[in-house]
Amino acid sequence: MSKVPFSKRLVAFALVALMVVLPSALLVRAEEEPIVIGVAVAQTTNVALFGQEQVIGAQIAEAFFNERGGVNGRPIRIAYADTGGDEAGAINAFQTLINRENVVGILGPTLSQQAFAADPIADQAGVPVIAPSNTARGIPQIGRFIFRVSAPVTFIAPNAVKQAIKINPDLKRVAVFYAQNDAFSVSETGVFQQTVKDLELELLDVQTFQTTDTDFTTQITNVLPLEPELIIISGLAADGGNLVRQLREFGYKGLIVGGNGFNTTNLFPVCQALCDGILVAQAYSYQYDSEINQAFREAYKAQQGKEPPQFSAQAFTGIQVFVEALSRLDERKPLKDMDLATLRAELRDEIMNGKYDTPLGPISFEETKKDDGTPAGGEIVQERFYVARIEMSEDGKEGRFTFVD
Ligand code: 1QQ
Repeated sequence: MSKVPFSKRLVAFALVALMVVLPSALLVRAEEEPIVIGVAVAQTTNVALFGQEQVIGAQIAEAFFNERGGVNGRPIRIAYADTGGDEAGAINAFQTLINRENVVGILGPTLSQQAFAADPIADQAGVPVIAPSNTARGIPQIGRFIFRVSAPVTFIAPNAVKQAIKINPDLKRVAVFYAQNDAFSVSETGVFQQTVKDLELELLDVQTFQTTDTDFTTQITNVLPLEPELIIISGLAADGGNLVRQLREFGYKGLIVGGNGFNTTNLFPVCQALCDGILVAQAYSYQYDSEINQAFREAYKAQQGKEPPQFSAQAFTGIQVFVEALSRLDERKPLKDMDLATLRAELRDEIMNGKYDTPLGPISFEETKKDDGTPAGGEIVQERFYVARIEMSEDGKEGRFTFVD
């Protein structure tokens, strides 16, 4: 036991804490009007299984960048709007942020299915959008103001199938399942099915379901007699987790690849011990060694007591892109001298032209075009991708993503 009295220890602790906080706290001029960035993600419905992780990532980013001086000394403030799980909810949230909160830009929505409905509204209003998790084909092509920090299915999905072949080199027989009412799942299954052909595997069967389904007996009993060695699933977390659970309960023993909808530990309570072994490709690794990722990882762990997941890292990255682009713009043209419409338009160009050192690694944006050749938004350029394997404890109460590639 230390002999130093508690009160003295408390003072010493407070002093150290102050020394850590003070230099950075001085950087933001708290009396100034904050710059408002909108976050429109799912805080309710099953889609909140992803959205909750996104809110945490955005909250960590808000505190993190304000501690480092915000936008050249001006604090940022995040305005949240719950999109729920559908298109109407996303449209409402976008309208609230654009017209009532007067945000400079929006991070959101959660699903590609929602983005195809809500993004055109922001694009027409001239408000920059950064998609934190929309991976379907065609997202930046929605319009000039639309960006994403979530690498598309085309870059990610094939990696998990290649990993499955590394685990079982004799693998030939593949069945595919996808949610037909979800734009991301439809897009991702297209890539998975193409990958199966490219790798000269045999596509035995394709089964469809709805993201609202809870019983997959019909599809499973259609597929299992074909004796697949690999089953590839494109769906969201609740439906996908239930499908995996039922596949195992029906006796399926082969490999399972899950798409981006499986990229959350919120899947674990759904399939519990039966989640074990699922392969999932990822656009983020908490093990990625860089200063910014180290800082993000530490901040996340201090708050959540576990390693940060992809969706939190992508949300953090989206806020980082806004903050850094706003800071550069402010140095060229003071933000306070611009009306909101001008600021939003200038911010769009500044986002497009920047390079960002993020927890996802170094990223930038590539200009895209619509089908008719007119200029559209920014597609992420990212260098690193990973594959993880879900490992569950025997009682199914604990689990984690272990990186295998
Ligand atoms: C999309 C996705 C989902 C899995 C995000 C949560 O990738 O909708 O594009």
